[in-house]
Amino acid sequence: MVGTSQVGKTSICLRLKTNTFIDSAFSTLGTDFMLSKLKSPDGRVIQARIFDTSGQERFSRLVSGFFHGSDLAIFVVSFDEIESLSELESKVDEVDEHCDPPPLKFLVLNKIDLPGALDGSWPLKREDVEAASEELGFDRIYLTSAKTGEGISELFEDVAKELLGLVRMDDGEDSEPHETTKLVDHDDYDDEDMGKGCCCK
Ligand SMILES: Nc1nc2c(ncn2[C@@H]2O[C@H](COP(=O)(O)OP(=O)(O)OP(=O)(O)O)[C@@H](O)[C@H]2O)c(=O)[nH]1
Ligand SMILES: [Mg+2]
Repeated sequence: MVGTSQVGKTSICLRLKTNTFIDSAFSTLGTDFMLSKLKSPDGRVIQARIFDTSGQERFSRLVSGFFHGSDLAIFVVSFDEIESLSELESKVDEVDEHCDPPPLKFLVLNKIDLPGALDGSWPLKREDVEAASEELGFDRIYLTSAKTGEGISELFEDVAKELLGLVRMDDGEDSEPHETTKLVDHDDYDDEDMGKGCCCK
């Protein structure tokens, strides 16, 4: 999970993990780590290591160390944090600089519950996010609200789908399973376990 401070990265993780929302003023110190079993739309399950990084500038060097080896990076911007979009390109560059090969990339526009958010009443406009998304080569934008839960399941289902694609690619006879992703036997999967675990490694 990557993005400037206060865009809602931790809140998205919390929604995934416990299906709750806490309006907390606590900023992440450095990076938090979670293991999460994610279910793809076709029912297959993958265990992901998810790193919830701090958006605070003072942790940037520390945080970038966690980008290394990531299979997928989730970039988060939000309507009430205008610099979250202006800094998106440098965040993308930073992640690519630390990952070889570069990870898959998802773009999330969070806090769609804010009144008037989708009508352009906030500093950050949806059209500007769409333009940046196209420019930076993202396939699509996930619209989410950690507060209401809207869009969160869809986001992580697609994450699971993409990560499963990576596992399949590494599944040749001579190749080892991908170091950072692991298929989980469906029988071992417990729905309550969904999301015990946020950048996916
Ligand atoms: N209305 C609304 N508020 C949200 C949402 N997501 C997060 N917030 C609030 O936004 C603030 C920041 O949320 P965090 O999840 O801590 O943000 P963060 O990106 O993890 O911030 P850092 O850890 O500092 O990088 C908190 O007050 C949250 O309650 C959302 O979807 N809607
Ligand atoms: Mg946080």
